[in-house]
Amino acid sequence: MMDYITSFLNLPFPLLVLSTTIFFVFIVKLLSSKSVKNLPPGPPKLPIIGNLHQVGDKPHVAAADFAKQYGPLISFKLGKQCLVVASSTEAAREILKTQDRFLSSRVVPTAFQQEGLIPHSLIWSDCNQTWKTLRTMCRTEMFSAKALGSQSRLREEKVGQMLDFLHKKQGHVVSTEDIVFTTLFNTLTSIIFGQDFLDLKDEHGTLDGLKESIHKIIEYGGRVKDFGAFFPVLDRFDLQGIRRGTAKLYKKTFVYWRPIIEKRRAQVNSSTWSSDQAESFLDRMLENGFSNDQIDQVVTELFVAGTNTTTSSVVWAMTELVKHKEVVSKIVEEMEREIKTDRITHSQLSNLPYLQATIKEAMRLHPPVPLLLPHKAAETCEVMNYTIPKDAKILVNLWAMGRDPKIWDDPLSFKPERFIGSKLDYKGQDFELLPFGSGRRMCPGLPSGMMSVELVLASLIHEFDWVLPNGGDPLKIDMNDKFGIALRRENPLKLIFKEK
Ligand code: HEM
Ligand SMILES: *[C@@H]1O[C@H](CO)[C@@H](O)[C@H](O)[C@H]1NC(C)=O
Ligand SMILES: *[C@@H]1O[C@H](CO)[C@@H](O)[C@H](O)[C@H]1NC(C)=O
Ligand SMILES: *[C@@H]1O[C@H](CO)[C@@H](O)[C@H](O)[C@H]1NC(C)=O
Ligand SMILES: CC(=O)N[C@H]1CO[C@H](CO)[C@@H](O)[C@@H]1O
Repeated sequence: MMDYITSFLNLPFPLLVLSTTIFFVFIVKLLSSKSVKNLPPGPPKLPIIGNLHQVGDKPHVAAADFAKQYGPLISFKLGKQCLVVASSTEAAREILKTQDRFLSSRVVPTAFQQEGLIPHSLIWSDCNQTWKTLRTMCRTEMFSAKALGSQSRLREEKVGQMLDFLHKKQGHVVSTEDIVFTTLFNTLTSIIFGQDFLDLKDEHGTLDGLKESIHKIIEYGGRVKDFGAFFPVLDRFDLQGIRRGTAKLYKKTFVYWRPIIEKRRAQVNSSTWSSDQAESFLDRMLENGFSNDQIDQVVTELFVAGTNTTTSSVVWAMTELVKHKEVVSKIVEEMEREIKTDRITHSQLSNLPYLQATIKEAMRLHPPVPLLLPHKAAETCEVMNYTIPKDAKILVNLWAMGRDPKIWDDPLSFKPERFIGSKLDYKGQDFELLPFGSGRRMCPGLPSGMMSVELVLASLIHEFDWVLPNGGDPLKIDMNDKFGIALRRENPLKLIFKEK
């Protein structure tokens, strides 16, 4: 070491001056960059990598720990990317309401940067005309009261098929993720294309690989370690193969619906077509002159955003119910009072307030999308008196907020009662509970997603007792989670369904 310094000092004088100056400029810049920019506080940042070494594979937990130390609005540096994370009611309100206009662009994960397709994106577009048109179309054709009404028969039918399947599977161990995912996926493909794509009997979806492809796309899209995003100079090389991998999966996936599109396109294009013949969301897209690329992109996005999230809501709620027999008893009591039919239908769900409170409580502790989807600052702006620089990536840590004793009494206990007689809801008005976000980027699929969650859960409780395999102890059921676009259970929830 001494040798090194001596030889360093032996440099010719001009070089010594130069290198010392560069060194000090570097240090001064490093120390001053924070105070000059007035960024939100956060852990010290190393040169070049910033805080990359501190991002594990559970960013929601890491960010929650840093928030305890540095406050409700914190900043990180991931390579060149500036990341801001909010984790209090007030910080969430400022981001999603007060400054919504400036903070509603998107950071596009490498996986979804697919040339030719990304210009047709609903989820990843900035709030521009493309985004507006697609959102309006989804709202009217898919999520409006009228659209939902005509979907309810379909949804009841798909849930009915799941229940029939489980009645036949009595005494066998089943993976609830697989069954619920298949059911919800088929519901969505029926709404979009008018047909099922998966088969409950093929539990793991191994026969045709469609389920696997969708899961893998979701996995690529939810990668925490996305180096192209951290170091723009590396981006175009796609060193981790994320963009290429996703492109291959996309191609494989599109093959499944291409023939359906072609057939319908010819029909919609024919001179005898009139708009009241439209049966599916596809027909509506075709009537609006959508190209194949446009359809592929929107459909894939609806699958990615709508299936894993809804499945994970159901499965987390089920996990808590397996652990909390007393909650199940109260739901059953409520059903005995309110439900007089064999099968539950949509119209009965509003008579089950305790079930609804249970779902809210499960979403509080296990928000299916724990950090929202990444927002981006379109312009530099102020949040809680700190500066959010243009292009910063912005997340809201719903997971941390759901477990914050400043927001909730006894936050780690599962108590649906806390929502009984409370007006608190998840519709984006109450910033304590935001499983669907709030503001202009709020989830447009909320009504459809919640209807599925409620119907699936209510039906499974109504028709079956759930038992852990091998006499497993419900109190010891593992609660480990795995981060991704949707926060899911690390291990599948395996149950035996016994007829009541
Ligand atoms: C329980 C189920 C669901 C949950 C918890 C959920 C949650 C979310 C969240 C947190 C966001 C991001 C909000 C933000 O970035 O600020 C989002 C966006 C989105 N969700 Fe959902 N979602 C669910 C179901 C669905 C369903 C069923 C669909 C469609 C079939 C859907 C379609 C979308 C779309 C298209 C976006 C992007 C909106 C935009 O960027 O403007 N979601 N969702
Ligand atoms: C909207 O934004 C996306 C990317 O953010 C872009 O690809 C698309 O072309 C834009 N659409 C319009 C109409 O500007
Ligand atoms: C639809 O109709 C237009 C004109 O009527 C025609 O140019 C086009 O090729 C048709 N497309 C398909 C897929 O049939
Ligand atoms: C921001 O600064 C203003 C004026 O300096 C002050 O009144 C306000 O309380 C501050 N807000 C926060 C969240 O610290
Ligand atoms: C609940 C659920 O369906 N989870 C799936 C979501 O997607 C991942 C892939 O990232 C699957 O492995 C999960 O099983």
